[in-house]
Amino acid sequence: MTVVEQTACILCSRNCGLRVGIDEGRITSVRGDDSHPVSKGYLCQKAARLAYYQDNDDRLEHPLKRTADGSFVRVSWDEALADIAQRLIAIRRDHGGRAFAFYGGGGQGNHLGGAYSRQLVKAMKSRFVYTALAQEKTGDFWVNGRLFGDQRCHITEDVEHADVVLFLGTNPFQAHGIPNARDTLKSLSKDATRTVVVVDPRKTETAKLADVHLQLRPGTDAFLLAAILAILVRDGLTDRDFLAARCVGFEALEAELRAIPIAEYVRRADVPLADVETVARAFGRARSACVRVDLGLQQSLHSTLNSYLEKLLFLLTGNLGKKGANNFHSAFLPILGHTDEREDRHWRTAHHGMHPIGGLYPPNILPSEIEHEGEDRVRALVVDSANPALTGANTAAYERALRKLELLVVVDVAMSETARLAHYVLPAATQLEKWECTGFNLEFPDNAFHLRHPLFPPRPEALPEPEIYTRLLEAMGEIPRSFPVLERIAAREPARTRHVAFLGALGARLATSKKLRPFGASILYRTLGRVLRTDRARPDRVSPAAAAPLLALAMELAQKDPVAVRRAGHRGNRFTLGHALFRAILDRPEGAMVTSHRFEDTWSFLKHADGKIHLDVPEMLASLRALANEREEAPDLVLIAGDRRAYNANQIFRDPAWRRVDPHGAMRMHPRDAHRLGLTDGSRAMCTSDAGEIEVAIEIDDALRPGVTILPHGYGMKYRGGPPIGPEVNRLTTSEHCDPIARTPFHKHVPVTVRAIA
Ligand SMILES: Nc1nc2c(c(=O)[nH]1)N[C@H]1C(S)=C(S)[C@@H](COP(=O)(O)OP(=O)(O)OC[C@H]3O[C@@H](n4cnc5c(=O)[nH]c(N)nc54)[C@H](O)[C@@H]3O)O[C@H]1N2
Ligand SMILES: Nc1nc2c(c(=O)[nH]1)N[C@H]1C(S)=C(S)[C@@H](COP(=O)(O)OP(=O)(O)OC[C@H]3O[C@@H](n4cnc5c(=O)[nH]c(N)nc54)[C@H](O)[C@@H]3O)O[C@H]1N2
Ligand code: SF4
Ligand SMILES: [Mo]
Repeated sequence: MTVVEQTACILCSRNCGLRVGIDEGRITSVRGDDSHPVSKGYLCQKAARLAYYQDNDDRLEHPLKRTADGSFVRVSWDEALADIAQRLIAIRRDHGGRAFAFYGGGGQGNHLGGAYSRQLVKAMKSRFVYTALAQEKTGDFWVNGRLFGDQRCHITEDVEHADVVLFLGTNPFQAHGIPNARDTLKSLSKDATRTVVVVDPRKTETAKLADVHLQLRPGTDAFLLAAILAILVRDGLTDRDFLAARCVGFEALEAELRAIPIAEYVRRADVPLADVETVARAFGRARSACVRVDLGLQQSLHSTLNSYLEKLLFLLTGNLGKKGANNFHSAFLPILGHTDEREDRHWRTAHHGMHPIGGLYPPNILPSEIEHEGEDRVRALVVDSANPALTGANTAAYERALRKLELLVVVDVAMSETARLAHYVLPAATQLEKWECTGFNLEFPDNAFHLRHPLFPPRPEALPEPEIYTRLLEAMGEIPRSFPVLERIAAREPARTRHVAFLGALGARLATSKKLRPFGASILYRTLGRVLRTDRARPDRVSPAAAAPLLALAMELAQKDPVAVRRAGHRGNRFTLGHALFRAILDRPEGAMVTSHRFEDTWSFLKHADGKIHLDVPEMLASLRALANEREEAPDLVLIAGDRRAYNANQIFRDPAWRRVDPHGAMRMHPRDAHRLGLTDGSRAMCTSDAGEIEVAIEIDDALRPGVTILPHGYGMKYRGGPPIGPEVNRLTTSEHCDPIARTPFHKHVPVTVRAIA
C-alpha cells in the first residue's frame, strides 16, 4: 500500500515542498506539495528522481577505518568515535585549535546537522570552517557587509513581480533558484509588458526566453556593468530621492562612474552598444526592476567587484524594498556570521593569511594550508556532506593535501571520492531518514522554514549527524553522557508551562558551567529532545529530538522581530511567542511561515549605525578604477568549468542511471571551434589546462560563443569504485586563479587547449 509523506527538496536554494509516495520502503512517486507555503506545488526534474539518492550501491552501511595497506575495515561506532576523540584531543593538546579545520555545510547534503557539527569546531578551539559557500558567495557577503553594515544583510529578488528582470550569469531554467523557475520564466516571457534581460556567454535555455540577450565575452561583466551604471548616471536615470534619503557616498561613486569610457568598455564585453543602452534605459525607467545573479558572475573574473556593481544597479535606481525589486529577508537558521577582517586579525590562516568572510574560509586555500611548512598547519580535518576531492579547485592538489593529514574523518551517506582518502568514514542517515530541515529561507516579504520528518528508518548502522556529533563530544569528554537533573525537569514539566522550568534550569546550568556553553545544541538534544513529541511522527518513528535547538532559534526570532512573527500567524506575548513559533514548526509537515514583513520594514534591516547604505566602498572604487589599466587578454579557448544542466545535481546522485540525458557530461563547443580542431559530435578529445588534463566527449552547440567551451559540474564520481563517470572538471582548475578579496575561484574562466584523440 502506498503512503504519501510530506517533505522538502534541498537540491537548490528553493527548498520546494514535496509529497513523496512510499511503498514497501521505496520511493514510488515524487510530486510538488500544493500546501507548501512558498513553493505551492512546484518541483523540478531533479527532485522527481530522488529515489536514486535514497537507494544506490554507494550507500555506506557501517563505520570504516583505513588500514595500513589502504583498505577499509568495518569498525563499531564506539571504537571509531573513541579513537577519533583521542586523536583529536592529542592534536589540540600538541598543536592548538589552529591545527583543526571543518569542511562542510552549504551544499545539498544536509542542513540541520550544521547546528551540531559546528560544536566540534568549538570543542577543538578552532574557527576554521571551510564551506562550498565560500567558493561562490563570500564576495557577495563581503560587499553586503560594506554596503549595508553586516555580512548577513543578504539580498533576494522578487522576479515574479518585476517589470524588468536582469539575469546575470545564471541559468534558472536549469539551475532553478528562483520561485517556480520554469513557470515563472515562461510567464515572464509571454507578458509583452515585462522585459527579461539575460547576460551570459551562452544562449542558455533562459536566454532563449529573454527579450534581450547580451552574449558577452566571458569574464567581462565588470566592464559591461560599469558601462550600464555609467549610462544610468549620464542619462539621469538614477533615483535621486532614494539616493538622498537612503544612501551616503554617492558623490564619490558618481565621479568614478562619470569617468567610465562607455563605448570602450562595451567593446571589451563584445556586445552591441545599442542593446546595452536599451537595457540601461529599460532598467532605469522601470516601475520595478530586479537583478538576479549567480555563479556566472561570482565564479568569474572580478568576482567581488561584480557583486558590488550588480548591487549598484538596483541601488542607484531605487529598486530596493519594494514589490518587484531586490529585497532583504529574515533568517531563521543562521548559515553565516559577520566577520569583518578589519576588526579581527587573529584568525588569519597560516599560509595565506586569509581572513574569514561571514565566518567562512574559502576551499581554494585549504590544500596549501594543509601542506604549509610550519608548525601552524592544518593537521586534522572533518568533512561533512561535502566532497572536496571532486568539488574543490584543483583535484590533484586536494588529493595530495588530504593524504598528508594526520587525521581525516568523513561523514557522508555514500562512499565519496573524499571518503576514499579518509582515515575514518562515518555513515550518516540520509536526508529522508532523519529529522532534517530546509536551511535556505531567503524569502521576502513572507519567509518560511520547513522541519522535515524522517520518511524511512535509517540503515541499521547509520546515524543522523546530531547523534554522531553528540557522541563524539561525549567521547571527547566535552559534555557528560547524561544530564539527570535537566532530563528530569524536562520530563516532568506540564505542556502548558512551555518548557519554562526546563529553560530556567538550563540557564542556571550554563551560568555555572562555562565550559558547556558552546554545546547548547547537543545538550538540548539529549535533554529536552527526549521529551519532544509531535502528532505528525507516527509512534513507530523516532521523536523530533534533533529539533530541540530550534526552540532557542524560535525564541530569538520572536524576540528580535515579534511583529513579523505575529503577522506570520503566530500568537503569543513576550514570553510565549517563541514557543508558539516552535510548536508550529514541529507540528506542520508542510512547513511553517516564520515571518511576514511589509516593504517599509526594509530599512530596519540596515546595520550601519547611521541607518544608511554606504555606496562608496574604497576597495571597490579602487578595483573599478583599475579596470582601465587591465590588459585585454583573449585566450584561444576559454572553458566554463562547470555549468548546471538538466541532470547534474552537485555530488548528490552517484548512480549514473539517474540521468535521463547527457550520460558523459559532454563538453559543448561552438561548431566553428570544433571544425578548427577537427572535432565532430561525439568525438573524444583531451582537454588540457595549467592544472591537468581530462578526456571529454564533444557535443556541438551553436548556443555558445566561438572561443568558449563548457563542461558540466557534478560529474566524475567513481560509482561502485569504478572509473570516473563524466568529467572530473576540477582536474582542470587551479587554486590560485581566484578573487583577491574573497578567494572565490574563477571556474567560469579557465584557459584550455583541446585536441582530438583516437
Ligand atoms: N540542475 C542543477 N541545478 C542546480 C545545481 C546543480 O548541480 N544542478 N546546483 C545548485 C547550486 S549549488 C548552485 S550554486 C546554483 C548555481 O546556479 P547557476 O549559477 O545559475 O548555474 P551555472 O550553470 O553554474 O552558471 C550560470 C551561467 O553562468 C554563465 N557564465 C559563465 N561564464 C560567465 C561570465 O563570464 N559572465 C556571465 N554573465 N555569465 C557566465 C554560464 O554560461 C551559465 O549559463 O545552481 C543550483 N541548482
Ligand atoms: N569547477 C567547478 N567546481 C565547483 C562548482 C562549479 O560550478 N565548477 N560549483 C561549486 C558549488 S556552487 C558548490 S555548492 C559545490 C558543491 O560541492 P560540495 O560542497 O562538495 O557538496 P555537494 O555536492 O552538495 O554534496 C557533497 C556530499 O554530501 C553527501 N550527502 C548527501 N546527503 C547527506 C547527508 O544527509 N549527510 C551527510 N553527512 N552527507 C550527505 C553526498 O553523498 C556528497 O558526497 O561545488 C563547487 N565546485
Ligand atoms: S527547484 Fe530546487 S528545491 Fe525545487 S525541486 Fe527543483 S532542485 Fe528541488
Ligand atoms: Mo552552490
